[in-house]
Amino acid sequence: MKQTRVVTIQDISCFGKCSLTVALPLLSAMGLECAIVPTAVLSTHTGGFSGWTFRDLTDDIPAVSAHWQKEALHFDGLYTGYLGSPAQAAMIGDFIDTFHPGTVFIDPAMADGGKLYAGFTMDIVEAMKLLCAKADYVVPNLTEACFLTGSIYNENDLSDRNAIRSLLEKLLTLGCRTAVITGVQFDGKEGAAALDKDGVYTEYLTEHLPIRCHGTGDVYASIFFGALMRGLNLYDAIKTAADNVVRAIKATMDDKDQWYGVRFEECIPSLLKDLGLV
Ligand code: PXL
Repeated sequence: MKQTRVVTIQDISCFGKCSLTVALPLLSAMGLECAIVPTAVLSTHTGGFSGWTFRDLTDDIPAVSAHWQKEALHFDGLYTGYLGSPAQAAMIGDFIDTFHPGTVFIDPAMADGGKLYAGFTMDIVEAMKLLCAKADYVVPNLTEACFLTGSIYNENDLSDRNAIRSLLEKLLTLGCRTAVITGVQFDGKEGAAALDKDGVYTEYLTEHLPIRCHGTGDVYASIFFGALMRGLNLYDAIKTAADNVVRAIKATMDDKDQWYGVRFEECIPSLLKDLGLV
């Protein structure tokens, strides 16, 4: 059987377990052929370290795309994360129009806890809106959903189904087919809520753990996208992502040395079992 081929476009944080150092191992473990376009190379991620290096790879994106066009490459799915510059959004938009990947999955990785990540300004929000317009799935957390829709961030909205539903409706007006808000906390549980263009609402909730770990958004998005590409439906994909993120956080909780990222490696065996791959 032909192997499913995907491309993921996000940064390489050389140390810190996020973006490509999470997406690539997870998608490969899930049996998908995974091409990459690095948007930037940083010595570490920007969440808790200081003094990181940053090499912007914006100019490489059209060059990689031109070469791949000559090679007549095809991708079944495309997944974007952290961008190296706002200008990359238009380039990735052109990339999507050129290669027509079957599934376009946009994680607008730019903010958390009410704030943009260090080094980003409001330009990145406008850039992410461009990408959302081309997406089959957008998967913001509450902070990113507020930036994308021009809404005021209120942490209490995480547990308010009406507030989340109204944000999902606003996200759909950006042009995406399905909007998913991650990290919602309804009825003392945690998970994700989704709404598609046809008005179908989907929700999956599991255990709420009292700690936050860096990089869980990238682990969640990578498994969610990989599960969709393996043919799971929306509910099963958000369930698989959430269940395995919970396992990864549990594996990390008592390890103070792992403040910079989650031990996602330890959820890979259970992930493969969930997917029926072992
Ligand atoms: O996990 C998202 C992410 C990705 N890439 C870089 C980051 C972050 C979050 O802080 O700093 C460079």
